[in-house]
Amino acid sequence: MITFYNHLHARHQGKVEMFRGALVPCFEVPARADHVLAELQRRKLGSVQHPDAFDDVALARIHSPRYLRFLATAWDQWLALDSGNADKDILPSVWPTRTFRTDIEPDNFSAKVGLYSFDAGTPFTAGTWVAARTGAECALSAAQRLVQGDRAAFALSRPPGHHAGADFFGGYCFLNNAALAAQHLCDAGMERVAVLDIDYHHGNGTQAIFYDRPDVFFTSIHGDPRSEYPFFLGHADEAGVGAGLGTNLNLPLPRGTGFETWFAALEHALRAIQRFGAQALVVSLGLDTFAGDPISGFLLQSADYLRVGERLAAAGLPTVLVFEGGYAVAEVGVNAANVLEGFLAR
Ligand code: OKP
Ligand code: ZN
Repeated sequence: MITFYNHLHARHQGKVEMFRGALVPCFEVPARADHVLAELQRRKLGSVQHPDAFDDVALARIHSPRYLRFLATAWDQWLALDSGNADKDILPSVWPTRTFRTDIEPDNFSAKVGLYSFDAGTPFTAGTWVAARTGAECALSAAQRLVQGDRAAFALSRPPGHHAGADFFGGYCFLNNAALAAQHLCDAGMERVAVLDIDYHHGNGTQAIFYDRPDVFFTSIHGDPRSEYPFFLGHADEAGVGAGLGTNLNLPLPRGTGFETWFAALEHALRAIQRFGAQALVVSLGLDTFAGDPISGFLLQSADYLRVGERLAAAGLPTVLVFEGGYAVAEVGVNAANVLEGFLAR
């Protein structure tokens, strides 16, 4: 399968994130994508290309105009505050929670950053916009391959995307790559598209984007939000709303869940996708379900990812794989490549 590789991913390189009252080194590092690329090339799992160019109209199918304007200008606004800011990352520190207004964009820069974000773990750096935008182009290019008749394509990019909403960043995510891919498939004429999120963390952004949509089915297997990030969405009773009622399926599992139980949930999710009648599948491919992941709690082993790939392929749908999380840096390449190898073996 073809891989669209974000050759500019390393331009996004956060220094620190807020964790338990301290600024700690970022987990979401450039080496993650480097290891995946190296392993794909070592095993010859298909050609690797730079993404095609897409204009802002494609991004605006998912993201709000004022949010996109903010992302595109945030770094310049940050430098305008103080030229000494060049060697510091932007980190949010104030948010409009319940009872506050979000319809008025404040003039104050810190307030703007808070309006468009939901955590203090997601630094915005000098190269964040170009990296995120090029990553979105990887997802759109991969989706376009399906439109042209390819069976599968892989968007290999960072920063990840599934926590980003229509108008907010957080959870290391800025543009929702999986949602952009799914929307591109809809816009190309597909009437029913499924997004399957197998990252350890619930894809709150993707869910929210499609929550009222009858044409996009979202299903996710993830750590129970009562104890796991992103905490405030991802419960089993979230089924969609309005015309989208019945097109959202969350399968939260407790921290400590091993492969057998996890795989049964995958089976459940794929059967629901089949019942929905999806014509194409977008997979938010997080590898942070791995037992060795430093910030997650499932117990999958490297060999299990071969079976994951095989099972995804057995769904028989044109499939876009979108790289999301996976923070066991030394193993993430092998684990991602195992999914592709398993998929290609079917
Ligand atoms: C992004 B993705 C770690 C706290 C967790 C946010 C996790 C975002 C995961 N000290 N911070 O879904 O892999
Ligand atoms: Zn994750």
